[in-house]
Amino acid sequence: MLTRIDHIGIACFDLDKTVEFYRATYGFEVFHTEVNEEQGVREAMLRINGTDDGGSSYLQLLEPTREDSAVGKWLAKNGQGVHHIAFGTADVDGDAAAIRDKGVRVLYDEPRTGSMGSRITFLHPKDCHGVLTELVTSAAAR
Ligand code: V0V
Ligand code: CO
Repeated sequence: MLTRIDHIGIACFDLDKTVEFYRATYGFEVFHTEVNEEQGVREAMLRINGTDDGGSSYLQLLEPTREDSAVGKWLAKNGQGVHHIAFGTADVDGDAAAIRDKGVRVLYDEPRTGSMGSRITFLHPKDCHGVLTELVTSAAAR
């Protein structure tokens, strides 16, 4: 069951400048940063609020580490902006399987490693009315 918005992924050209915008404008501080080589991103998680199930909601600021990555390609085509939305679930495997059974393309056979030790998968934007959609089970929920 999808129980919350885990994060909104925002693609940017310059992570440091974008982090500074969110800090100076809204007061959001960086909760976590990491490089995910498999996904081709350098990212900063800004924690917005805690949630009922003990999880949190974040903004995920994403800078590509290579031009041929998902975010690199998307930035070249669209410029900066909202790249994906991520729903939180305690059971990414089960929810991905159930959604696949409804005819929506799930991009990975098995969930992969996401931010802060989470397990993630993606639904194809063309099957989701134009929205790249991620499913996340946070490390805390595993
Ligand atoms: C592409 N399209 C999108 C889109 N990216 N539509 C909405 N939102 C997006 N973000 C559209 C694009 O405009 C094309 O439509 C069509 O899909 C095919 O796109 P493409 O440019 O030819 O690119 P593809 O097919 O090579 O790749 C698209 C997919 C790719 C979605 C398959 O981006 C992907 O595998 N994404 C999942 C991984 C990812 O995004 N990682 C970065 C975040 P037209 O022009 O044909 O109409 S990593 C992350 O979130 C982490 C680590 C985390 O949360 O922990
Ligand atoms: Co994400």
